[in-house]
Amino acid sequence: MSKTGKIAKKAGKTKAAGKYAGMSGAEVFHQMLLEEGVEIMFGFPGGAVLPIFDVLYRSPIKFILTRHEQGATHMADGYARSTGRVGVVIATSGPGATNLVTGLATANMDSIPLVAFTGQVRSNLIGNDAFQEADITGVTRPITKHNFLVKRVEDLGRTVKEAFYIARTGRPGPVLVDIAVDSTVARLDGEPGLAPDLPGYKPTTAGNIRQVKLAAEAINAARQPVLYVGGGVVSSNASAELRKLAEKASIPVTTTLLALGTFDERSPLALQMLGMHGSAAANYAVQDCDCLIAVAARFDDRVTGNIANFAPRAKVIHIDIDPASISKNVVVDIPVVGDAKDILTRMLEFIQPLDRSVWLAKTDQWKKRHPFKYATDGKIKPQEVVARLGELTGHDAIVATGVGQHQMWTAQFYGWRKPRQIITSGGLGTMGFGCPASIGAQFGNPGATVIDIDGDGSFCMTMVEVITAARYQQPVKFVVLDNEYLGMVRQWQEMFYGRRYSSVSHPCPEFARIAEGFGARGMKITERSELDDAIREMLKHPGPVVMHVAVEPEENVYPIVAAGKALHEMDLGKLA
Ligand SMILES: Cc1ncc(C[n+]2csc(CCOP(=O)(O)OP(=O)(O)O)c2C)c(N)n1
Ligand SMILES: [Mg+2]
Repeated sequence: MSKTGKIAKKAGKTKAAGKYAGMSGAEVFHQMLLEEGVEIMFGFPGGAVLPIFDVLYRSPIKFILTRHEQGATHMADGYARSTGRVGVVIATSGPGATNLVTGLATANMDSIPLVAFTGQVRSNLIGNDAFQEADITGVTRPITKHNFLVKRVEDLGRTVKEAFYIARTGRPGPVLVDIAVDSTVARLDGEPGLAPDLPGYKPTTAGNIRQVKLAAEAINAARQPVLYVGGGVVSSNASAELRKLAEKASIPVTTTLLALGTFDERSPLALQMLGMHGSAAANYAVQDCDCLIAVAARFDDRVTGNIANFAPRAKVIHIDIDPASISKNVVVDIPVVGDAKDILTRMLEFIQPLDRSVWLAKTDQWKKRHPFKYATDGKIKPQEVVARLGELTGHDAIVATGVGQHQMWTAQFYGWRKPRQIITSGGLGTMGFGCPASIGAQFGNPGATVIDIDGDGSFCMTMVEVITAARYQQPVKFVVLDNEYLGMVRQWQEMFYGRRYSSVSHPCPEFARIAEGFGARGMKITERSELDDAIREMLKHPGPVVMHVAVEPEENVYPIVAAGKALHEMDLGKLA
């Protein structure tokens, strides 16, 4: 903390004039957002945040009024994932605050930096069941990286700064600041202490050099190493360093769903995604490797399958900024705690370029024998739509998804080239994420092609935000793969519950007509012969478009690693 900050904090109410003295809490709040460089925020107003909205009336910060607070949180999240900046969301007390819960949990599971502000009832009413009171710090404690309740104007500015600092440093995550309305009305009677005061929070960024060397030695000694890359490589902007390591040492690379794009899938070293619906090559390689280099990944159960038989022969190296994730799910032989970019950079100089052609020939064979594939007979196949979208956008679009089969096909078939290209809910698996998240990504990337490849079920959950896209002229392309089912659940019922389709049939409304009513362009296609032209037309349209595609209803996602099975026991289905 700065000396002046300390003095001001101790003094509490000093009369000294200063930049902030005499400001209202709402004005201090706004000033802090400006100092943090916030350019855009997403949200929805209400009684407990009226003083803040009154200040925002004249703010240079762009405010996006969404149609639902959940939409606002996912928009802030899509903005954060696609830009690397902190997403900001604001909602009122009570129902406004509780509507943020799914968005916060989504961001928390995927380590996405968000700061959410909620209004709270007057400080003297907290705990009285006042109108629109909800204990949102209690509710969100397990689904945020950290949260705060501000009751005094003197604490407001510093807390806002701390929230941004916590959200973006270390392992990023969402931070909620609940603000009692009277603290936004009250005026500062002096200069507040503004420097963050977080003695218990000191994220490690530089990896221990001994561990870095140990890891490098293990890699140099390995004949069949695999790089298993997670979402932390996106947050630490480490994909260039990852490529250097992979290429220098001839190590094949598989990524998690969240890390797609951190390693260009055109590389001969690319094994694509691993896990439950990962590529055969990635899964076989992990099971066969003698050294698994996990880079900023967390050994999620959708990645590992049966954990007792995960990478059974491998020495495991784990690079991660969060010490709590080391040996949490899989026992790690060589942990290196710190920032992935920093650690990979320093590790590179100890890495020997070795000939690993025997190992690469083996992984190549798996790639050739069991590529992701689909048939092109009968109705339009969902995979085909994704593959055509990849081709016709030059694999260069930012692509958001909902959750379900369409999400997995998007991961498998788009063809990923660069980091921050995929915007998807991995850890929580939140249906309804795609539509608002894609709009947030478009706000953060004006001029970029942004597509939401969505499921009919997922899209229904939050499609009201198409109104937001239309109102603010965000040209997002929403492609709804309508298989008339909650497809992923149907697939499980088909495979594991004797085809008893229980509550998964999902007849859809006319999305194209809804889109027109929402102020966007609507299209509907049912024939393969229309597909390419329709995609081209959609991409050319300057505004938002909803393209409703009727696809094969009972297509399944392959490979699939069934519950309890190890990765190499995957069912290859049609890929066998
Ligand atoms: C909010 C939420 N509720 C329930 C689920 C469970 N779930 C996972 S996938 C899925 C079906 C998704 O259907 P759709 O969006 O049409 O995608 P499809 O699998 O058909 O491609 C469901 C219900 C979930 N992930 N999220
Ligand atoms: Mg569906």
